[in-house]
Amino acid sequence: MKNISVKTFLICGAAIFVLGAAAGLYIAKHGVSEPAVTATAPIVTTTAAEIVTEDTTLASLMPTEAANVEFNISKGAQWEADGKKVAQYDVVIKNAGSEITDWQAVITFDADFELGQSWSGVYAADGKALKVTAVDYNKVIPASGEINFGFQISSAYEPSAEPDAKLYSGGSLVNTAGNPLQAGGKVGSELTEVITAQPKQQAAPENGTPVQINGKLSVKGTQIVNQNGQPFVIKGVSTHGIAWFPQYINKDTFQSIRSTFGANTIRLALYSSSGEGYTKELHKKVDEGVQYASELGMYVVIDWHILGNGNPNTDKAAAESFFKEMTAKYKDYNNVIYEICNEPNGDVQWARDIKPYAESMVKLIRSVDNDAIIIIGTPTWSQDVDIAAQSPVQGSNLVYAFHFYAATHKAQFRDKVSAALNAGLPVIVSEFGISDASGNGTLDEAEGNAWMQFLDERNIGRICWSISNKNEACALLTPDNPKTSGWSDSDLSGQGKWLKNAYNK
Ligand code: IDC
Repeated sequence: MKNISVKTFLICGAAIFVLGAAAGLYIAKHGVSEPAVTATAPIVTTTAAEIVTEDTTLASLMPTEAANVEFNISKGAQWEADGKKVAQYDVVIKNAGSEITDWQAVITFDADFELGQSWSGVYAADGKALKVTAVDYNKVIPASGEINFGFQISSAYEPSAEPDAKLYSGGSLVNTAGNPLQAGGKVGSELTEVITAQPKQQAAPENGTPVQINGKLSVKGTQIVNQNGQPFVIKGVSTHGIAWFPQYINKDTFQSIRSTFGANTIRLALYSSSGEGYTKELHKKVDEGVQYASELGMYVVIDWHILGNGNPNTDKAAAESFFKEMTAKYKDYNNVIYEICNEPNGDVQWARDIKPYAESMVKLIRSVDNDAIIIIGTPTWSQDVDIAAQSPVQGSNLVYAFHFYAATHKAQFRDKVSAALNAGLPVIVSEFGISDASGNGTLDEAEGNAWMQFLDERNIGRICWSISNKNEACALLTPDNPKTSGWSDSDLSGQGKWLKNAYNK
């Protein structure tokens, strides 16, 4: 890293010119029918400013060299065609430095897409990435000059206004600035970290604990079984969102969950949208949770908690990088279970949205970890296991999520589970409560008992939501209770007391 005490020219966002996107971006010569413009993104340009600073904290966040190339990608018109969203992008690469030759631009979107019209470049779509190289007349980006190109893509999902954009010359990354990200900045270093995640070694489970006795779990028919092929019933407790209740990610808490509730499994709920507290920093909390559960000989579900983000494809890029990291670390563990999408909801369908997501995540996980159990969420907040059963994902050790909240979901929902099981689909209740579906309202203990009996008769696992002292009916502790372990009955909420009895029967 370059010595920062030297006067460093940094790209600064201080001067941002927001130009209204020209309504005339649509170019008739590309021969498409006139789009209904549903969104126009502003063109954002950054300009260089001189910053003299000794502040290595700030400096360390910035590229080591002043960028003298701007990579500006602006999303123009967007319209719908054949049920897909089509968007046009215009790219300007401005070069204030020396001549750039043999360039390649790589623009990466959040979702799969198809390339439509394109101009002033040679294009190749590769998964979510669009690779662009020169045509005859723009092979060189001259010193103090610029080149332009543009294209249209169509996708089932709204094309991002801020795709990741990188420029290479002769195969090396060029330090660029502009919209949306500086190469070598945040995204680049995150990816490096993911790739370099090393396998961890599992702590030996304490003697006489669930994992020490039962070893690696797998799926046989509709059943989760232990290392000897005997049915194993997961009885778990879920954390609340670990962004909001990190105090319960500690070994004493997990030990008390094991001893008080008789639980053999901890579920670590990582809400996966930034609007619900997701940050990459929280991966470390997941690591801590896996460590404590492993030492305590408990199974541990790593839950990519889809909720506010509804469609698991919305944050799929983050899910991929998360599970790449987690599988790299935990592929040799015998107690880790991956849950790839808590509760798909909203305008989300099994065949169109969830199944393709699941297939691609199963493939990604299996490329590293060939046998850990994977829990697949189902439509309507993980209730439609009967729909998933009509067209399951291919593969082994896959199990499908069914969630209930007993005051809302009653006998007719047990019928859905029965239908799925009858069709041969393995099911796990990776989340439940005995409150209503909001997590509040009046507890329905009788219905909760009916569910436990139903699940017991079928050896189906279950995980209760959630260990927290939040003032809500589904919290297992009394409101504002400061104790994170060593609970007596008076520390337990109504649902907490009920669960203690239900699991220890
Ligand atoms: C709830 C929490 C509540 C929080 C809310 C939104 O209990 O404190 O404000 O999420 O983040 C689910 C979800 C689970 C919900 C729970 C209760 O998986 O995240 O937790 N619930 O509403 N599905 C059905 C119910």
